[in-house]
Formats: sequence, C-alpha cells, structure tokens
Amino acid sequence: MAGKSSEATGRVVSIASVLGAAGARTAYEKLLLIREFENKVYDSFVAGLVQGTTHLCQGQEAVSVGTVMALRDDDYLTYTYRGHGPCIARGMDLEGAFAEIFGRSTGVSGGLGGSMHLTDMQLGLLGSFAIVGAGLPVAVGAGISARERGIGQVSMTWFGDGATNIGAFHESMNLAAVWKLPVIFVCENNLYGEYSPILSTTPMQDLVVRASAYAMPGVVVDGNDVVAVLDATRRAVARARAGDGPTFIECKTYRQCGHSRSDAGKYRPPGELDAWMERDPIVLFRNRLLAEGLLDKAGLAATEQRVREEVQAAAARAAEGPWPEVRPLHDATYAGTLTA
Ligand SMILES: Cc1ncc(C[n+]2csc(CCOP(=O)(O)OP(=O)(O)O)c2C)c(N)n1
Ligand SMILES: [Mg+2]
Repeated sequence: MAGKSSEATGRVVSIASVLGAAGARTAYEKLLLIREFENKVYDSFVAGLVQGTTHLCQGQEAVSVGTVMALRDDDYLTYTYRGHGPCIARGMDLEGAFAEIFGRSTGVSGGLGGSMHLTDMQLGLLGSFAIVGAGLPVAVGAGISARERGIGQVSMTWFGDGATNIGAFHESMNLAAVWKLPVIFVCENNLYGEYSPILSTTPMQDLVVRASAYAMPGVVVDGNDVVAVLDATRRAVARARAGDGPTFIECKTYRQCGHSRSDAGKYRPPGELDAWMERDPIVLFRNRLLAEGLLDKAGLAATEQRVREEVQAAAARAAEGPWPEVRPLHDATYAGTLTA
C-alpha cells in the first residue's frame, strides 16, 4: 500500500497551504461529484440504462482532482476508458456525460461512443482511449502543438500501470524527453491490469524507475491524497510551462471496484480491499478538512446534498434524451456520402 504523502514525496503538506479555503471546498466538491456520478452510473447500469460497459475509477478520484486542478483552461488532456474522473474534474457537463453513457444523441460525443469515449474539445478533453497506451502519443502530439503555439500550454495524459508495458508508452516518453515537450505523464498505479496483479506482468512495482530510462524527472505520490497529488502536479506543470520538459508522476492508488462492470474483483487477496477502503481518498480528505477547520460538519453535509441532487437531476434529464440517428453515425465514420 502507498505510504502517506509525506513518505511518498518527502514533503509534509497541509490542505490550507496548497489549496486555501476556497480551493479546498472546490476540491471536495469535485471529489464528491466524481464519486456520485459513478454511483449513479453503476445504478443506471443495473437499471439497464447503460449502453455498453463502464470502467469506474472509484478509489482513484484524488488523482483526477489533484492533477486537473493544476491545469489552465487552455491545456490538453487525454485519458483512458477509466476516464470519468478527469472529465468530471475538468467540468464536463454532467447531463452530456450521462447522456453519452446512456447512448443518447444529447451525449457529449453524440451518443456514439459511450462511457469509453467522453470528449469535449472546448474543455481540452481530447478523448478517452480504449486501447491501452493509445492516449500517450496523442498527448505527445498535443504537446508538440502546444510548444509550437508558444503560449505556455501543457498536455497531460493519464494511464494505468499496465500501460507502461506498451510500446507506445516508451515511444511517447522518449520523444517527449528528447524534444523537451510540455507533457505531464500521470501513471495511476492501482496495482492491477484487468485481473492481473502488477508483479505478474511487470518486473517491478515502483514504476517511477521507468522515467529514468528517458532521463525524465519522476515523482512518486500518494494517489489517495488530493493535496499531495496537486502539490506534485503543480511542480510538473510549472516545469513544462517554463520549457523544461516532461515529468512522470506515479500515483500510488487502488480501484475499489472490479476492472469493469462484469468483474467482481474476486482475485484480490483477502484483506487487501479492506485495507485500501480505510484509505478512501474522499474520507481522508473529509477528515483533514474538519481537522484543519476548513469546513465544518454542516458545510460538508450541505455540499454532499447539493452534489447528490445535481447528479440525480442530470441523470434524469439525460435518460429522456433522444436516440442517435443513422446519419451522424455514418458521418462520424466515413468521409464520403451515404448512398444506401
Ligand atoms: C493494447 C491493448 N491490449 C489489451 C487490452 C485489454 N485491456 C483493457 S484494460 C486492460 C488493463 C490495463 O491495465 P492498466 O493500464 O493498469 O489500467 P487500469 O485498467 O488498471 O486503469 C487490458 C489489458 C486493450 N484494451 N488494449
Ligand atoms: Mg492498473
């Protein structure tokens, strides 16, 4: 299991010093939004509303929130099939996200992509990638474009521990390092790739060593600590904006649910899930907010209620959306005209 943030990064960081009171409230709201959104996705799946499958990021929300909060509005993001977190943290329209997952034409990708293809170009959300590792070269491309534009934009890409065994990971890390591109590589090391424990597919558990193969700065952070993630990410983003090149951030974390909707996660050793549940990122942050006096119990409860209502209302509206027609599916697939 990951150590506390101070062990992982060598720094002790308080919420107040990194986020301030307003930022702390925003971070808590974003964490809750992602958790509630996915709870509703799960319920909707059981109710038969979800077209296709879903991959939940429950337990990994602090990675999404801590990294996205370090970004500017004009930065670029690529992520994976487990990509609800970065999208919601970035401010994706909730109704549009639900509608996409429900396969409705009012979805953010016209209802043609589902849970694994949430995009919004206005927010720099270039796409979730269902092919493991496929988002990294796209992020490097966005990094080249950012560098050419010369206004300090950065590109951030999220991927799992399993993706670090994919060729595209190594090519992307290499090119980004050689060309000193403004790319931040965020590895969500949740200890599993589908049903395989990391050490059965990868010769080491601490993936940060892979950054040194490309002479790239690497940092390990407690991925269940939103403050530690944000603190480390701000440094990486500052480096990138200053023209000093890419950084690899390994976030030690854990997915609390199975790989996808069809997986009950029974391959986990006894006690492992329980131990990680005690380090639930939302509970940890909630306790620290109280301890540092940044929100009282009434403030927390009001936030939780507001987020829950917002999510429920968005899902209800999304479920009323119309189904896509054939024409947009054709136009999104072929360059030519529909003749049949
Ligand atoms: C190139 C490729 N190989 C295999 C798969 C099947 N697959 C889907 S998810 C996954 C596991 C990836 O694990 P990891 O990168 O650790 O991400 P996590 O699911 O843990 O977030 C695999 C093997 C795929 N989608 N793409
Ligand atoms: Mg993994």
